Amino acid sequence: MNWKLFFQRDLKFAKKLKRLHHSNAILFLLLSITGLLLVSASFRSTFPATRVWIKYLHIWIGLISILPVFFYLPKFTKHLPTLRKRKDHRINLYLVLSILIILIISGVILSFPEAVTPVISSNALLIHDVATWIGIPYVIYHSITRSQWFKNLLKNSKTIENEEPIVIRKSNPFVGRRTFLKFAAGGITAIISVGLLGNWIRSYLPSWSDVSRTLSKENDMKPRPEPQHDVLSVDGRQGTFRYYTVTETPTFSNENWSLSIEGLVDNKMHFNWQQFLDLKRTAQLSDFHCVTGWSVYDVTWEGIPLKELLDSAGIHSAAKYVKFSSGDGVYTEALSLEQALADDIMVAVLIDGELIKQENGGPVRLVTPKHYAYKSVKWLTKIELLDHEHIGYWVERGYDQNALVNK
Ligand SMILES: Nc1nc2c(c(=O)[nH]1)N[C@H]1C(S)=C(S)[C@@H](COP(=O)(O)O)O[C@H]1N2
Ligand SMILES: [Mo]
Repeated sequence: MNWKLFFQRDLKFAKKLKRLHHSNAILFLLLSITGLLLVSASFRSTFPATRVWIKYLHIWIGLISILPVFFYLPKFTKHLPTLRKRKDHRINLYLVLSILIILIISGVILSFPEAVTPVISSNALLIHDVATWIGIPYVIYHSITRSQWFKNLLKNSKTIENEEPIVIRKSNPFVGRRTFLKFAAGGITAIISVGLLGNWIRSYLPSWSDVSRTLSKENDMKPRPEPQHDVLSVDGRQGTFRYYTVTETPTFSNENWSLSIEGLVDNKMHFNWQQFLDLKRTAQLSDFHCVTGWSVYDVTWEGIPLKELLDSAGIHSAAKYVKFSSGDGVYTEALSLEQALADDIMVAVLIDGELIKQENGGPVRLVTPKHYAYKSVKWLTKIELLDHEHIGYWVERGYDQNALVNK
């Protein structure tokens, strides 16, 4: 990297291109690092608050990374004659430009989830993911094969090959050193990428997450609830949950689980598992949208409508907000009383006819179909009526209080 380029004026054309190339490389590196931190589950749970400014950093660097592309495009016609002579440079340029443009467009869409429908953001997320997992390995490969170190290796091998008599080369059963080196570079890139790629592909394969589920600990609730309703979709839910938690995943049993309704109500309520299962449940079919772009469609949730629970507790006239707390001891969210009384807000016990899995927020989670899933508190244990607004976990970290899904 030639840092001086950044401080020089009146550069020749070739140097200007080089400077653009350097800027692009630095920005891509920063975006890869911040982007990988954003998708890393362990980072999400260890440094949840940091994740928010990393997100803004990623968005801002992403916006700045439009600049090199923007400055390059007018230079393209002048660059073209040189490019015509170098096929590998041409292929590289077209590939990198398309990947960058795809990343920039999908990235801009993902930065404004409230402005688009969930179908658009989930496609933008898929495209952003695919372009990342093609882009990062390619850029690693590109950096290896274009590095001075690698070029020196090639140069040495060239002189060796040239010295060899033709006869020997023809009968040589092994590939030439140049080809071998390129394959080796490709191989190293592949090994680095497969580790990263694997995690991403796994998030799309339900069977894989099933394996990890049987390995992980489970809630121990007795008895298991019998479904009171049929699953409302023919094929079950479509899509896969990406399990998120900002804490360790808590484990529950009949001993440590309870649900209470407190605050501005006439009679405070407290349910143990058996008492909670004795309540009459309804079922609803709804879609589940995370604000980061992924969705699960046609989920059948069975549980108790929040409105029924609140009505039986008796809502004080001073109550304006409902606060929901998780049994993880950290996560809270809130809805206005009006939002909370909507008929699709549910305290759910079953998903597609089965007890909600521990990682999925079971035994009991809040379901908020008109709102982004950060309102859908997992491991729900406390519902509180308040006369003042409560700022929940992600709202405190910059997300919108209403979290309305744009449908
Ligand atoms: N207790 C708790 N509830 C939570 C979260 C969390 O980290 N902890 N994450 C929220 C977010 S941002 C999303 S997208 C969904 C994810 O639900 P899932 O983990 O079942 O896929 O849970 C929501 N509820
Ligand atoms: Mo989310």
